[in-house]
Amino acid sequence: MTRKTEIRRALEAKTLWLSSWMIHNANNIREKGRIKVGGHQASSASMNAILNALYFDVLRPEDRVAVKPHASPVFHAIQYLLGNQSLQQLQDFRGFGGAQPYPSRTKDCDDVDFSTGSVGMGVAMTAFASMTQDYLAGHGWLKGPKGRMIALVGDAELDEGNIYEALLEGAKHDLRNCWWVIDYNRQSLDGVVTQGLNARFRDIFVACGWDVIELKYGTLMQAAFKKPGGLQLRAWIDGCDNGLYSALTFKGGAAWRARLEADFVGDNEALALVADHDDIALAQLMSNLAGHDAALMAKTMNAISHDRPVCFICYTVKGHGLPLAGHKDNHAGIMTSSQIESLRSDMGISAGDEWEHFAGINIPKSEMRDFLESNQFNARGYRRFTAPAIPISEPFTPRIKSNASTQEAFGQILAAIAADAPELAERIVTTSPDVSVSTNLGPWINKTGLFAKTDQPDVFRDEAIPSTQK
Ligand SMILES: Cc1ncc(C[n+]2csc(CCOP(=O)(O)OP(=O)(O)O)c2C)c(N)n1
Repeated sequence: MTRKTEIRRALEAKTLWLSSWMIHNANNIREKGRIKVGGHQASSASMNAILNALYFDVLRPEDRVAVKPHASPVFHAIQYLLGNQSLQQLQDFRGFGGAQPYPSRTKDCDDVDFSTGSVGMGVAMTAFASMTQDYLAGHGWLKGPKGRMIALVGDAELDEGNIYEALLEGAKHDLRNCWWVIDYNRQSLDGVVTQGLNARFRDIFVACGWDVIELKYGTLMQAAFKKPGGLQLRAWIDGCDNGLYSALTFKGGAAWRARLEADFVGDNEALALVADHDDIALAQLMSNLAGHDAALMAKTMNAISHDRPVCFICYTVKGHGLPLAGHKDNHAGIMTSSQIESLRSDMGISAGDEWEHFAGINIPKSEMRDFLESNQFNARGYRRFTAPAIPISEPFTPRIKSNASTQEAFGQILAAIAADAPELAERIVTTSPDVSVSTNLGPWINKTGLFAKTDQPDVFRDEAIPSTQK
């Protein structure tokens, strides 16, 4: 294992710890009165490796990420390690003024790119952000290279209808530079999700012009599949029902063994492969889904050299690495005090050092710091831009009749901006959902034009057919 891999693994364990601990602290240690606090340790653990792969290996400063709302603690933990989040904010997680349970651009201090919360919201937003980026590039206003607009998506988030509207919109506008990374843990809030959704997702994304990359087997699994009995194990995994996989993951190594031994009766190769692993190793092998293999995911993502939209379906276990793993009721489950104590001691963290950046890590602090300081995503620091105000020389006067509908007034205000304040008009894009005529935007559009990435003919004008709309 290279030193960088060792450091990345140490950071992955650290963010799993910090995200779990900040929720534990908010619920069990901080003064909270009798008010419910809550939090999502299992949802965070599910995406921990995905966020680690991205933030410590893949992202560049120009990229923007919509983080799955319930994985917010992992995001805050990463920002804390990178020096962009304070200890106080983590200690106040879910409290007034503290780090937010769902990443917030207005309330969080750690450079959130997209506010998320209601599921599905951040996902669609990344597609529109990418189209906005194309608009900026098309006008020569984009400073620096194009970024990738990335959504980290819970599989049950894909129940939200707006996502499919965004997919279609993307297909219409030749969407580019957009990645959606699905945390395919096959659990939602209320339980285990329907079988075979990965195939439905694949078909939908492919139909909309996306590349789909399924990341299912981690490195350990891939190695096991090459051994005698490995193909049978792979077939068993592929055929296993989501509910059973979750239940066995929750129960652990002995339960995996009992079930596999029963199912492989008469298949000596497969039985020998199972027998080759003790209970701990067997549980590790069976939960070694690719969505927990940060190195594998980073390698796959870093190999992408085109700008077509990509959907990654990353197989994961909800609650991976925690005693909550796989339980169908774990969405809002919070580890008990004794469970968090065991996790702390397994991680080699001494009592009292829970918030220490590098406690429990057997790599010199200076090396850890050097690694974090050389992080490419963080290289340019805070990544928000400000827009300078556009001066308007003359006050413009919309030609509004004394008695007008709001639709007319709206159209006339925009028409006046187009006529009297062209510099401002250049910076306004109307994105009317097929109602520009009925909202009186005709004069505005005739003056400012439509945006497309490539030249579009005006067929009716070319055919000399009179039309009020250019
Ligand atoms: C618009 C909206 N509908 C419903 C909810 C309630 N809700 C919270 S989490 C969740 C599903 C979580 O499942 P998933 O997205 O797969 O995340 P994970 O299992 O990784 O936590 C739902 C339906 C919500 N937050 N927003």
